Amino acid sequence: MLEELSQLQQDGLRELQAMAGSAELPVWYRTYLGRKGRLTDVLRGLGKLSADERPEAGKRGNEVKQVLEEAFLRRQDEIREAELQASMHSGAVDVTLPGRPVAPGHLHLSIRTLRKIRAIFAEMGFQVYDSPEIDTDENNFELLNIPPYHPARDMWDTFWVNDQVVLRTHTSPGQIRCMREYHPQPIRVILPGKCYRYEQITPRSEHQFFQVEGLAVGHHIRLTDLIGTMSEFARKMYGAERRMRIRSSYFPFTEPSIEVDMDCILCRGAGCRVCKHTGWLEVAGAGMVHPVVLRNGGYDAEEWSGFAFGMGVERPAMLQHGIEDIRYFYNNDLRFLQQF
Ligand code: 2NL
Repeated sequence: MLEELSQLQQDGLRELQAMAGSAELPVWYRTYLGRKGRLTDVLRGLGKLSADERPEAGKRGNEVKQVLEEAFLRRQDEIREAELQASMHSGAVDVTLPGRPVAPGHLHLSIRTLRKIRAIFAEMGFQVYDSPEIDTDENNFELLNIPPYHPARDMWDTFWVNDQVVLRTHTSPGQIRCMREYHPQPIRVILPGKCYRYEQITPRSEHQFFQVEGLAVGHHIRLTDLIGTMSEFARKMYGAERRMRIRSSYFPFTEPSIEVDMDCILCRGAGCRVCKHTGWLEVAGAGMVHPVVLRNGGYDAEEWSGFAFGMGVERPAMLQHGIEDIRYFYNNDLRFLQQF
């Protein structure tokens, strides 16, 4: 029996040492020290020993049990510590890895289109003039030849801040500010910016939108200068092969007033859904600055003349990208915005 016990101790210690992971710990414990384990098995033979052999064998059995128990606890600590170290190492932050990129975002489609328009007019010598989005009734309407009870006010559904102050319905109040600041010098400016109208929001109309207006004031400025400027713009923006069409129109602040159209960029004039089967798309509304407006800006209308034009920004972007609903521009849906 003594030999069996020694063998058992030797086997147990060897197997403990060879153990690869903590999953094997309970298996080992059951095998050697469990109620149905090898030690219990050997000690069951005690009863068959003679009375003088029994005490030594019993003592040796207790020793083996103690040695194995202690070895088990030590090895268990050892294995668990090693596994902890390994897991900390594998889950550790590697400070030499490149950082996770932070998406820097990009310009909104409206702003990109606006910048394209701005760049084309910059090449033709137009400066940018910035002006406030909240302005007076006087600048937004009265000085533009639209007096309080003029029926033309119906053309602009207005957000009123109070009796005298509005959210600008067009960028034109900026042109008044510009003329009043720069007269009596010649002017060549564009005014890009956000405008607001009290409108039902539909796939084709928003209550906020971007507009670019242009203004040239000088000596001997003629309608043909305006038409030439508009043609140059359309060809740079939409392609050199564009054909232009000029129709007469009405705006309170220009006289004469015109609509500038170009052949449809999709069907090239044949007629399609986009141009509503007319073959033509609107580029801008424009005209020669009304003498009353010139005078309001501080210029002598006998000596000075000028042209002005206004165009939307979202509409050309919709045309170029086949966007069917203007509301996408302003509901901040990244699935839409990230496409451009
Ligand atoms: C359109 C038409 C237009 C103007 C804007 C203007 C400004 C001054 C004097 C004269 Cl200070 N005119 N602006 C002139 C004609 C048309 O806009 O359809 N815009 C989207």
